[in-house]
Amino acid sequence: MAKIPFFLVGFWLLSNCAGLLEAEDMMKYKNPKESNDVRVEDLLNRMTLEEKIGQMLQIERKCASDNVLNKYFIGSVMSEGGSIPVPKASAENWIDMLNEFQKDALSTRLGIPVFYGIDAVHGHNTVYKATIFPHNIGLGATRDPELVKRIGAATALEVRATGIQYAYAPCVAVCRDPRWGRCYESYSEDPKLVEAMTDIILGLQGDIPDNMPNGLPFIAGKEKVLACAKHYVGDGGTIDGINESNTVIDINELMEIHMPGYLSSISKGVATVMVSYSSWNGVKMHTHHDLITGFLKNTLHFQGFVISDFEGIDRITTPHRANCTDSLQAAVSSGIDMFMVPKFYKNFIEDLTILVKNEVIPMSRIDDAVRRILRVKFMMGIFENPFADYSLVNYLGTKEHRELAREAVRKSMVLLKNGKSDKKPLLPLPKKVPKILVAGSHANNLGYQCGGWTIEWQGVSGNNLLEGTTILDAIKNTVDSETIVIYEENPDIEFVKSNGFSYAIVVVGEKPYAETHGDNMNLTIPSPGPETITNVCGAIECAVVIISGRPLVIQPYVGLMDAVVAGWLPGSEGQGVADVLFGDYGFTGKLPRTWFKSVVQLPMNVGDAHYDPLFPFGFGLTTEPTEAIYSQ
Ligand SMILES: *[C@@H]1O[C@H](CO)[C@@H](O)[C@H](O)[C@H]1NC(C)=O
Ligand SMILES: *[C@@H]1O[C@H](CO)[C@@H](O)[C@H](O)[C@H]1NC(C)=O
Ligand SMILES: CC(=O)N[C@H]1CO[C@H](CO)[C@@H](O)[C@@H]1O
Repeated sequence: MAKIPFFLVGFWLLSNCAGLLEAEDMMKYKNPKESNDVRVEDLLNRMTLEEKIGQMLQIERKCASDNVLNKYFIGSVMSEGGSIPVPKASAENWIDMLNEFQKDALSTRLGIPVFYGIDAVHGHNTVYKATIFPHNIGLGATRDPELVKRIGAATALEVRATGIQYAYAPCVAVCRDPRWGRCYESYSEDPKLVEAMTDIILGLQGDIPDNMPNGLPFIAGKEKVLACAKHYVGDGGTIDGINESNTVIDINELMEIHMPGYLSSISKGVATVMVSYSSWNGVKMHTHHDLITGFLKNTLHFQGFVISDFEGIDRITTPHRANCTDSLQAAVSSGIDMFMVPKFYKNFIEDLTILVKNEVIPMSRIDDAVRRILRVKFMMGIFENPFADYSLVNYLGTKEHRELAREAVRKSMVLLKNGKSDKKPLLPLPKKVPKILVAGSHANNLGYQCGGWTIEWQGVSGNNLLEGTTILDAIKNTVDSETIVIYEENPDIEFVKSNGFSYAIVVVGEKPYAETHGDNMNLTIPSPGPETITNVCGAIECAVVIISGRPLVIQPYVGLMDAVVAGWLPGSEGQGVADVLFGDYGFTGKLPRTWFKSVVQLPMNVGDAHYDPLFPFGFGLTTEPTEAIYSQ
């Protein structure tokens, strides 16, 4: 045993105990016994302007190495769409990366921890082996908020499995025009349905305590994540559904259609609200003081933080980044608290520092922003538990979560047609027949059935980057072992006629897209989908499943098809599609959107004076499970 002079030990004990006593007494923000309000004010009072401005930044992971978090006192880190630490990163890879960031943040003078944000919008969709749930439009078709809450809880566990604490979900957009490339991120054109679906927040963040004052952010511990109601406000109402453009409506319509989702999100304790790229009557939402500070904070008493969208400040001008300082001033003054500035954080710091020093932006505005960010950080317990461990890694893509996704898939299927007028219903399909045909670009493609915001921002094609069950495999799993299943992606009519198929299942639809890339003014089924439908349904009995983020033009083919199913973007668990096609479960889904006849009718929403849809909002045929039919 090494000999240490006694007086040194004594000195060490004395000085450190004194230090500890002083620290306990002085550093209230470090004491979990103090109330969050006391901790927030104590910490805020210790912070320099530099430290406060850093707290207001959320930067991209690729820019966050080399002690950047320490040097600039950064408040948060994020992944842009598809940004991952290594290809096919494991939960452990994610956690190791996050903990490096956390070490860097904790080594600052005040040791304020960072949290990490990601677009987990239909499950933990960027992460390899995660369960991919149906996109929101499909969840809207289930009409089942309790199911959606369970999906929120499962998503929270999968996100936490990778150490991440913040999901940019739910999107509470009320899409009023399906030509918008984000329409699938919207639960419905009906604000009431969107409101009901905000129960997902209770799954993501946890059930709020009784008597919690309205407006306080809430998150219930280590298995939950911060949620984010987005995109405030009116994102789904832009002219012609054009991305990031202008929503031209009066205040009553704004409040009746686009605002209710925020009221219910706030009442469910949502911790954050993200601002929309779009404008309301020509004013960019990223500069809208009346709606952000005036309405959201002052009228609704929202106490969480308001976050910008990705490079939201840059997009205030066209061309982007044309007037950086003006845009920054307008955005901070409007009441946005945290800024997604993935790359150019140094400019942000320089410009905002000058604006505050010159008293263009008052310190009270900076304090409001930082107070809100710190409030959320204390609420989530990250000061006490800054590091992620591996204890939740096995939640990623569990069997239970895949079963839950499968349940959601089958409840989201909407049966639009079942049998031609002169024939009996085609569905449920018989499992035991000699031979069936499966056709279409979307039958054997996991990437396509998941849609955008899956692995990559714009989604992927094929079966290699995802784990799950294709619709083709689901069909093979479900039919009788003696039934031969032939898959031909785009067969010609002779092939269809000459092979003795009992019937065909055609799976066609849209290729994955996100945001701008999904804006589409014609909404036709992309080629060769129409050809596949015509060749197959022109020759034999067929059931067509449409995989799409919105209603498409199908009127020209409806007469030809024996059965039509709106399958939306079901995600990784294709088995849910086969569950209803073959009658293991009945169809129960209802249209969350109006199915138009032709694009010239758009926008056309339920309740409109001139309402002439192909299938109205709420439409959906039902079937009985096969056992019920047999037992009759
Ligand atoms: C930039 O700001 C100046 C002065 O405020 C203004 O005249 C100009 O139109 C702005 N440019 C853009 C692209 O918004
Ligand atoms: C429909 O619009 C999309 C997106 O702009 C385009 O790629 C496609 O070629 C158009 N299809 C037709 C048939 O015009
Ligand atoms: C603001 C913005 O990004 N607008 C984009 C919308 O989409 C079109 C084309 O789809 C782009 O050209 C715009 O830049």
